[in-house]
Amino acid sequence: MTSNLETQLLALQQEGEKAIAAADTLERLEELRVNYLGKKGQLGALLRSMGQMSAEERPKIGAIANTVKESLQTSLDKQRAALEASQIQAQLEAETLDVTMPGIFCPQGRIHPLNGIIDRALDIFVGMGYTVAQGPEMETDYYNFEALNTPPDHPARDMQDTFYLPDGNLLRTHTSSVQIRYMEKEEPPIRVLAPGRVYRRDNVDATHSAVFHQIELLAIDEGLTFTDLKGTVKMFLQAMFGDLPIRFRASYFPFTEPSAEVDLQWNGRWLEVMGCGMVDPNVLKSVGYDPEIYTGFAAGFGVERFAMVLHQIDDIRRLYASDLRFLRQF
Ligand code: 2NM
Repeated sequence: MTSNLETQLLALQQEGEKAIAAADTLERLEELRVNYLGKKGQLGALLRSMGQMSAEERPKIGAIANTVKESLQTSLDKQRAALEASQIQAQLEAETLDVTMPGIFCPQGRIHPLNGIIDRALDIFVGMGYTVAQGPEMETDYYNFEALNTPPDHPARDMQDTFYLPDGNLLRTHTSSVQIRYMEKEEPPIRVLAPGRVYRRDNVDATHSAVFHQIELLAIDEGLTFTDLKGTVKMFLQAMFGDLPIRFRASYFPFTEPSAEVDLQWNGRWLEVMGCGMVDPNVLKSVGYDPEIYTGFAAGFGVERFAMVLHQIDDIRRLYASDLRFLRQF
């Protein structure tokens, strides 16, 4: 009886240690722990049979049982440590980062100089309460000329100056057409910006392009005067170019009266940078506003011209050539 239990205990130890050494996962190891040392495990079952033993045999078997238990526990701990270590090692190997590997090439785009000017200019006016409007590049004669106090016999309508389409429509020569559409939809007070592409039938050279960009601004309200126009233009040019001398020179546009060109003193020379004026009462009437109640001012400038002055660009065509050697400078 005694030797039988002792043999069983030693056999359990041997079998257990073999199984533990062969366990290749932590889950399998936990199964073995429960199987051998758990409450309902094999060691427990053997010890429960000690009840029938004599008082002198019990301590001896008890001591052997303890050795078996400790030995199995030690084996379990050792195997657990080994499995955990190899798990960490495997993870480290799987997640190895070779910091000497070449990076992923991530080309960085840039803002085109024309868009840079447009962004800056719009920001300045948005800061003064203006909103941005858009409209079609193909226009009717009405929105591009008629509504802008430009009668059919006006020289601006010359075939030589405008791209006409076979159906009688045309490519807009300014973004004022957007202002007309905006005024038809909205009621005063109005503060609106019209940035966009415009078309003129010009021979292309260093300072002319048949397609270029304009930003026009328009304010309509009760009591707006030429003083408001001058202040707005001065604020804008200061923000754009710095605090340089400016002057207003009398000029003519069909859609404004009075009209003026704005010159800026730049590197010691007077440079023409903008056109502007008080919106002609005929324009206000054409959109259904009462010129006895409302007055307004408008101004416009060429984006290419600003970009060329601010970035010292000598040829307008560089702005359209998409030459990265040029564009990467900005
Ligand atoms: C300019 C110069 C002067 C202008 C006029 C209008 C409208 F629609 F209110 F009549 N919009 N923009 C205007 C006036 C534009 O650009 C050189």
